[in-house]
Amino acid sequence: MKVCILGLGYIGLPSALLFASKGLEVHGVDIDLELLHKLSNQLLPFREPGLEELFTNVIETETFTFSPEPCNADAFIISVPTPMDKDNRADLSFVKTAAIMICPFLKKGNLVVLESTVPPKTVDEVLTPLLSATGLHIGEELFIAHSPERVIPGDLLREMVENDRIIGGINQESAEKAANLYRHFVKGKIHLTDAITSEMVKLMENTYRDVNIALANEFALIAEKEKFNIWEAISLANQHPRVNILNPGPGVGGHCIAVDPWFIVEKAPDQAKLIRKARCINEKMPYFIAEKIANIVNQIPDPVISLLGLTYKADVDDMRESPSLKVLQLLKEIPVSVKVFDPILGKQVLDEQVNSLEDVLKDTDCCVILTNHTLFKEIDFKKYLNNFRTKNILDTRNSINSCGLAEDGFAVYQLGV
Ligand code: SAJ
Repeated sequence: MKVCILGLGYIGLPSALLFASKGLEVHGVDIDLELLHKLSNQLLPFREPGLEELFTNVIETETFTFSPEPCNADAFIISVPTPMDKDNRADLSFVKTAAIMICPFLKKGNLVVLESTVPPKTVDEVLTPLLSATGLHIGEELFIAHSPERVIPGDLLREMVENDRIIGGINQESAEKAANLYRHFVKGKIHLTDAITSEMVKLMENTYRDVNIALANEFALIAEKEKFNIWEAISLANQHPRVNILNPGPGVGGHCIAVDPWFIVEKAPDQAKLIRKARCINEKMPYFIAEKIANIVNQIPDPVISLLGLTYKADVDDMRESPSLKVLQLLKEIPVSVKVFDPILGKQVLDEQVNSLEDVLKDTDCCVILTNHTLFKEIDFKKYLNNFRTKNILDTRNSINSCGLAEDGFAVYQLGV
């Protein structure tokens, strides 16, 4: 069996490698020539536990090829980005381009699966009409399904294999054909449904998380006003068997949770009131943090701020929609100097970036933990006592152990305390 995968990003590439590792012939397609160049030099475009080993093994088997052009195959998987445009609407141009690109290669009996996260009815109203141009009878000669990826960056490969999978077909046969394809590597249960339900399930999962985080953030703001410790309160509330409140923080980043709820708002603006409000609460958090920093240093002449963590969450090297970038941008609008450090990122992307903890803390007036990388949890601030000009620490993630720091003259501030 041959699979052609369009889009070799965070999901397309690992999926391609998993299929290839199971003996399927896989052809990956991407319009990013630099990415293809990297792959041909056996370099991965991003880091993810286990991915390098899988890549090395697959390359040896010669079951994985890649190029900017699709080819004939039995199944086609579209796994391209669906970014948000400036009006918070889904930009489906990559999905449309991919669909148009595969049309000349589609034959009787082929299956097309859309994995990208999309607004409801995209399969029915956008993808299917484009594929109809082949002249093949949809649902009888050409089978179409939606099967959203639902895996968490940082534990992607394990989740791809072990998580349950939702498959929404335009008809039963399409769903079943897609299920047979994914069974090559998916060990979780495969649930079959229709396309719109599958599209909505994906959006609902991420919206549920966004609303829960917004609630935690709102509780954190209430805690600051009413003077109690939100971290202790959440931990106690979560002792209840039916309560699971997530953590407050400097905002919600990543390409999924910060984006997907808008795809529902786009389709049902009058109904999606809570969803929109939650998005707005989470989008305001970087402003709240920047203001908190400004207040901490407002009596200090020419203050120096040190930001720890650029990526959108702990231990991943992904900066997409990272709240840290927003905090940095807001701080650059006020008269302070800012330095940033992220040991996970592994590359220099910003002028403000320095390469070591020593450097970022040198002469600082306020060290701000924005991302809860495991490495930051282990920082022994006492060792860096002399690097600080003013010993202020702001922990937005309840990340560090502040025991004994006050005795050494540190003022430790926290979000939600
Ligand atoms: N965050 C908080 N508080 C929390 C948890 C997360 O502020 O308690 C923040 C994180 O710091 C980060 C953002 O939310 O900035 C998103 O991180 P995440 O770990 O919640 O989620 P993602 O975006 O890495 O992955 C999500 C996952 N969805 C769900 O858990 C419902 C993943 O399973 C999806 O596959 C992925 O989105 C996706 O691709 O849609």
